[in-house]
Amino acid sequence: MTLKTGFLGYRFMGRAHANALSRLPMFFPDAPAVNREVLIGRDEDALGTAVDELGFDRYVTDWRDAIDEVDVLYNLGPNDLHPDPSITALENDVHVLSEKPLAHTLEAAERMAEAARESDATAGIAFNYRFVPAIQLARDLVASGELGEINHVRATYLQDWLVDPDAPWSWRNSAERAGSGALGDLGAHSIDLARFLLGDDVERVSGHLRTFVDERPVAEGGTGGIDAGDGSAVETREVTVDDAYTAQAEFAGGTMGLFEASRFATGHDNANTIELNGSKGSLRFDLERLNELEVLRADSRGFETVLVTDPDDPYLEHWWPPGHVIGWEHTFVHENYAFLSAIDGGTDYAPDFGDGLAVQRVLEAIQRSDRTGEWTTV
Ligand code: SOE
Repeated sequence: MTLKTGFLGYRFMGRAHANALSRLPMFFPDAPAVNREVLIGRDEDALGTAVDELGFDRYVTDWRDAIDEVDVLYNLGPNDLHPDPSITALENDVHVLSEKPLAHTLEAAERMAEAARESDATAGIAFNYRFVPAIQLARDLVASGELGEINHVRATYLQDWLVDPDAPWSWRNSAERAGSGALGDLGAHSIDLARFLLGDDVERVSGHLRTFVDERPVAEGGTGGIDAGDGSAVETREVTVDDAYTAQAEFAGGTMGLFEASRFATGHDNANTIELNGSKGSLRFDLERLNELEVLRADSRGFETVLVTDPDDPYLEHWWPPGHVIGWEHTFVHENYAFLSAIDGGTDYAPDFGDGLAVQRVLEAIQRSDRTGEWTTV
């Protein structure tokens, strides 16, 4: 049976997931058959182009019109659009893959997780970095006990796309739409990776948030334009979320956590890094070198750089020979293979909305701690 999919949102994440679906038949022939059925959005011109580019059959401008036409809803919209379409889909036993973070508020995330518990449908959250082969290898290393007791986890996610104060305002700068800035957009990935690798939860945090540029021009085609050279005033909008965050964390099992994310880390494009220090060894990962995992084993004198591209490494037998490295987009292919296979096989899928809620609780506690200046229980 072919799974009919609907995408709410068709820009960056729309392309990443549509590309992933297009690769499955050739590289994962045992993946369930999937049709890119309907795109959901508001701008009919953009939708018309996107339908062709992303290989969909049609588009609608109201998500309610798509729910009973699809088997799977991909919710790729802004964070404040995650709750209602996802909850309605789940209430109609339509499977959902929601982009991260789960929602713009903890309250909305709790409603989404409740709807997922009540539904027979599968509800996944798109923490795609769990599907990097090196990260899966790291998880196996920790689970094997080879690194001993994990005393430290140190995770940063550094970008610099907003360091220019004239970089235009977007929904990612709005507390109302996004809920938080670098914290939820990037920190969510770090917190999920730490939960995934440690198999543990964060118990308490001490957080600090910072906004470096507190208003930005509204881009052309927004409501108002950057000065078109006629001297007209440039419309600007307030930035109401963090540009960067740092947080200390204590995990239930005692591991000490150090987290940081920034959109102002000049010189870093997409440096999603995580390091674990155990009593018998350590590991280090950097998304900008995603085929590699640095491992320190008990009997080795220093970190060894492992190129994770062998056929028996996770997912690699589907791709190319050793050393023919993969990229960022392949994490979405692996994620969609796992998600759609779970739907087809009626098996559990992780990360699910429960994982999304666990991360949202940590995000909210970090924001609360920043407000009070106190260590805060999740
Ligand atoms: C932010 O620029 C962003 O696109 C995040 O929203 C994604 O989750 C991350 O994978 C790449 O960076």
